[in-house]
Amino acid sequence: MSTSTVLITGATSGFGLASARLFAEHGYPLIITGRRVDRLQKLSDELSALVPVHYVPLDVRDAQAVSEMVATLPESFRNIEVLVNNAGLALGSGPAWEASLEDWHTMIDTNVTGLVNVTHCLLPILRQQPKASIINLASVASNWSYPGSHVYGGSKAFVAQFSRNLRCDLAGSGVRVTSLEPGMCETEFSLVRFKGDQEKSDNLYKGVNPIRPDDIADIIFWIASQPAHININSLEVMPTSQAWDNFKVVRETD
Ligand code: NDP
Ligand code: 8X3
Repeated sequence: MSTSTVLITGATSGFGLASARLFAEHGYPLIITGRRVDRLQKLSDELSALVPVHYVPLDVRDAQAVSEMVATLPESFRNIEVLVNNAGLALGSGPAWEASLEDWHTMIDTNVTGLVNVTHCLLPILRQQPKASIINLASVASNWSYPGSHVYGGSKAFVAQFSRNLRCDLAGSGVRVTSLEPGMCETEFSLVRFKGDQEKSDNLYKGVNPIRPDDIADIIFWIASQPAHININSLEVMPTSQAWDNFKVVRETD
């Protein structure tokens, strides 16, 4: 069993859940967080058979709660070597002028402010480690524009650039930083984006053979397992069935 702990935000579903299981299989003590307590409890019960698990109900938007979570960590979980900044969401997929301002704020508060809250609190701990990793969940939407991405893509562009800038400050400290940028992966992501419309979510993935949460967990584990002298700066991954499309041109005759 490893003596170094892995902290995962948003471990109640999707990438976070799959990563928690994979790190546990490899013997890493875990701190798992998310808002849905019942799911955290269930996952903790499942994984405690393999490794020590500390679960903390946490909304990453609440800077005070994040700070308290870190300040009150049991001594045996303070040795955090891997931070998976995964909690995040998209809300809505229509054009910008139809989006709700509340949804925009929620995405910024979660994907930008929440990730910054957690990172800021964890940096002093991570910097004490001989080798550590911050793995930030950005997106293909960080790099490429598409209709309906507006604030979601903007928030993920922040994550990618923040990751690169952190790298500059942390170079030589032993703390590696990665911007992981997946494309279409079937999780609860689209169910959340489409406000609970399961049919719309299912249709999006129909016939696509999308990325699976376990695929992303494998990549996260691989990034964290690199030797100390290697930093994976960014990694963009799509299902084979997904690719870029042409620029949009609106003609006067349209
Ligand atoms: P899921 O919806 O399956 O999981 C999202 C996780 O984030 C849940 O565990 C949820 O937990 C947590 N979360 C959301 N809001 C908060 C909050 N305010 N505080 C704490 N936790 C929160 O989606 P994915 O696993 O697909 O998404 C994980 C990350 O990957 C996200 O950042 C997403 O933007 C990104 N991503 C997803 C892609 C995809 O196609 N699926 C592609 C590229 C990037 P809870 O609700 O219990 O709080
Ligand atoms: C999620 C992937 O393509 O829906 O970040 O923006 S996409």
